[in-house]
Amino acid sequence: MAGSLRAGIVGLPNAGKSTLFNALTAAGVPAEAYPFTTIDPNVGVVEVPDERLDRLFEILAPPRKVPAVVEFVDIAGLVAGAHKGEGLGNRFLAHIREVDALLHVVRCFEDVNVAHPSASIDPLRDVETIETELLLADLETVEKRLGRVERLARSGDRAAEREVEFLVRLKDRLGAGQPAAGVDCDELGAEVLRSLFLLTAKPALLVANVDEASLAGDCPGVAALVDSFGADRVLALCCKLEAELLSLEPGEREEYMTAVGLEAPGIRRLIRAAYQLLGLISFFTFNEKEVRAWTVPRGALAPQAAGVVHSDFERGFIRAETIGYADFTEAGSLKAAREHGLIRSEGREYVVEDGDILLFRTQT
Ligand SMILES: Nc1nc2c(ncn2[C@@H]2O[C@H](COP(=O)(O)OP(=O)(O)OP(=O)(O)O)[C@@H](O)[C@H]2O)c(=O)[nH]1
Ligand SMILES: [Mg+2]
Repeated sequence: MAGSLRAGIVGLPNAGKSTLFNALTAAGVPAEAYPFTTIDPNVGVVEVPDERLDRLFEILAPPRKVPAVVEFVDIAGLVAGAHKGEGLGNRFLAHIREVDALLHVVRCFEDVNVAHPSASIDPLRDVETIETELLLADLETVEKRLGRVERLARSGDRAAEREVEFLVRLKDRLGAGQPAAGVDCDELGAEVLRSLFLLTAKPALLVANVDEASLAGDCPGVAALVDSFGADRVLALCCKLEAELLSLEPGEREEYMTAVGLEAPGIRRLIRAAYQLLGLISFFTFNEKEVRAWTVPRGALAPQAAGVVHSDFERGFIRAETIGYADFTEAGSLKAAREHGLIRSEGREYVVEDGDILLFRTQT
């Protein structure tokens, strides 16, 4: 889906991936207490909760509101050796090549009824197992490409020579246990990197799947993850509780959340954390039919935002009538905003701000 975020859920068998997926999408995918429940990837499309869109809908009152969406892909558990086809193997790594980000579910909960592939709870070890698999899968991808490009380079192809240089550097980096993300690259390198769809080039959010009881208090597993990876890369959730919340009526849900010390359902926190990690922002458009939220990378210019709405809009971009969310809601209506001169006319170089309301003027 153009302009929407795709996130792939990875982790060891029984870490709670399908449970999280169910909670996110309410899709009712089977989550069973044995490994490899999931054989085919499941894709769920989820609306991005955004109070600003709700407020704009109230003020502008068009017939419908259309939230931005995130696609989640649930895949089977990876085990050590997955890159070589162990477990359900390579096939599953292929399913996550085309996502924008990874949600890496890490088991922190204790439950004797749920088997752990290593028979003990050790979040850091588990993260390392998965990261190693992703690294090895990438290494294989790079080596395969290198073999092909080396042949071209030997026949005197200059571009191929430069690509070989980059691929060798990338291979050494992966071989040393460093992710592809952060590799130094020029324009050609960046192009090669994009075309390889490497798993370790994707930003990853660690979802610490904790016990219900650990939600309010401290969990040593979560503390260890935060220590190693930083607080903004770790989100503690109780996937099982999130799934259970869905079965409750809205009123009961609020009550239950208060009782366990949750301020917002996990999906809100998760999407917020993912937007933060990925540097994504939202902007809004409206017409007589709808008010709608869209997603762009932070730093996007107005024509790029126009292109998310309609690919022709990017080419034909002339100007964007622009008003910030705070200015608009303060004015309280479109008419008042116009009267107070709050609507600016922005050109091609305008950097879109989170919450902007944009009306594109285009050549058609
Ligand atoms: N106690 C407890 N059990 C959980 C939690 N999250 C998941 N489980 C249980 O763990 C088992 C495995 O969960 P799944 O969501 O199927 O795990 P998965 O990662 O999708 O597993 P595979 O698809 O086999 O790789 C199920 O019995 C879940 O009910 C949790 O937060 N607490
Ligand atoms: Mg599963």
